Amino acid sequence: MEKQWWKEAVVYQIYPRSFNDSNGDGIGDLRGIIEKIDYLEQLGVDAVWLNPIYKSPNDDNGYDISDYRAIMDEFGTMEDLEELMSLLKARDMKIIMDLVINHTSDEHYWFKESAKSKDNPYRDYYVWKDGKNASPPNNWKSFFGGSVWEYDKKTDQYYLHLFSKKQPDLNWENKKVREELYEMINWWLEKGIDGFRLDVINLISKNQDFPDGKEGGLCGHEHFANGPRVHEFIQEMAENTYNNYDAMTVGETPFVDKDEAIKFVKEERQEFSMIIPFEHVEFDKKGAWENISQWELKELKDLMTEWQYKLQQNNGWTSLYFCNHDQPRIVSRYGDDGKYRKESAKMLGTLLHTLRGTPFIYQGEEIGMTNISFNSLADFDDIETRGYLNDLKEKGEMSKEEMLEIANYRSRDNARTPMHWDDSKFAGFSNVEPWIKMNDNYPEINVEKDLQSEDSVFKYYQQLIALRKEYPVFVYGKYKLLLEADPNVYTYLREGEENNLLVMLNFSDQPVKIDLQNELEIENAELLLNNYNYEPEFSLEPQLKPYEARMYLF
Ligand code: ISL
Ligand code: CA
Repeated sequence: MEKQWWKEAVVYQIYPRSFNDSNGDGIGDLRGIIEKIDYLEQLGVDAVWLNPIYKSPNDDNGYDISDYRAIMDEFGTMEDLEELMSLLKARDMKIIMDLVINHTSDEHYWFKESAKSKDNPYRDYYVWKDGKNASPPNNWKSFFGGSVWEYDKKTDQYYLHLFSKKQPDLNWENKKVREELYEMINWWLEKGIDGFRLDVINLISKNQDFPDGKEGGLCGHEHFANGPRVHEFIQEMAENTYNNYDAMTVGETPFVDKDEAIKFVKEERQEFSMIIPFEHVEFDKKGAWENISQWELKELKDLMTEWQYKLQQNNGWTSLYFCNHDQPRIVSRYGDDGKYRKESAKMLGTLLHTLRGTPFIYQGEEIGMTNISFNSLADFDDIETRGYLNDLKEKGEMSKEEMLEIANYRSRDNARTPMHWDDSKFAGFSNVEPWIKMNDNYPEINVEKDLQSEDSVFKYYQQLIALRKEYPVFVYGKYKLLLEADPNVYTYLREGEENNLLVMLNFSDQPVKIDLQNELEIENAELLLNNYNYEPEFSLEPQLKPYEARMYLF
């Protein structure tokens, strides 16, 4: 297993719009991030990943880029970014940019040209098709609800958009498109960017017959996810761009299982450093956004374990995450955001930092921020949420109250409310009403409070990160599941060259006793960290408190 800086790093994800507003317009910005570099250093992270900051009309908060080489007006200027880069560098922190190259904005110059006429030189930069008997070319469904095809009157054809109609898909079959993109990627690498998180990168190759999709799940995905030329395109891109640098690349890959994952991350294949898996944050949906289903720890353990084994057997790496800008807050999902908020947030943080992979912390997770409870459907800003709510309204089977409950549980807005810095009005995020409603629990949950208290979630994350730096077993140790059948406790080993790490995580709100006598032949181990204020002696039959997490070294 080769050593790499990006295996050893802990990444902090910043959603710039909601992180810190420096100029009082209610929108977070680059200078706002600059103001918080001390905070990042104090936490101890090694790299930051910024969600898209490029010029964009913001139909999907920056995932619709109209100019890849310019900064979004609200976020600041290129000089601000350069300053941020050099300040991070001075503290030994890397910077990872989001790279959205499956689609652009419809306001990108290429698309504006492309839409002008069938014989425009940019026409083939996008995917244009004739309709079928006055209907769209096929039945594929968009990630944001509705058809993937938008009819254009002027040229009497449809264009493809897997996301919103303001996010037309680029035509990767066209070599010119690929070359333009590679040139742009190299431009950023030359500027000193340390790597990329590549948005929905496994969707770039579409089945060129454009056949109808099967019903069930997102219709058509078998024809546009992991398509026929996806690995050819990625290898070509890698060779021509980031593989010539010591860059970290994180491929975002919906609809990828563990077998497919290997093709993207097996070290010898030189495609990506790691991917962003989905199964462990999707299994509780049971296929539909509107399902608020019960989930079992056993399922989560099995999934994580299968991935961990598969990757380590095949010399592949992964990112580890439970929160990001697309996911509801994990403490409200797999933890308990009421009575045991702190304990369960720390327990989940332990899992994040002790599996084999690179941990990604999403802003606010390190203080245990929770889901929102908006009281009106009109409060939701996210384009995905609005799309799904529209579909549900059209079906007409649900009351407004039911839809509100689902949206509060599932919406991406859960992660997008402003960061809680302190208990002042607007939580120290801004001095004016922010672009999106605040989570109203900021007086109880905020950074200032966590920095003042010894047993805060923040202090615990700080310790996790420090331990990960101190003991190579956290990074390079082999993963091994223990007590596979236990329905409440997730127990595993990381087996290292110098020492072994034993992790026990109680996922229930009850005390639970486990028995490791058949699993381990050791008498003693050193307690590294636990999430309650006491120092439990090592035992092979420990009794764990509700949501208790313990780590031992031997
Ligand atoms: O967010 C999701 C689940 O709630 C996914 O459907 C998500 O849209 C998908 O994983 C792709 O996400 C990425 O690309 C989108 C953008 O809206 C997301 O924010 C981004 O992370 C389109 O660029
Ligand atoms: Ca601002």
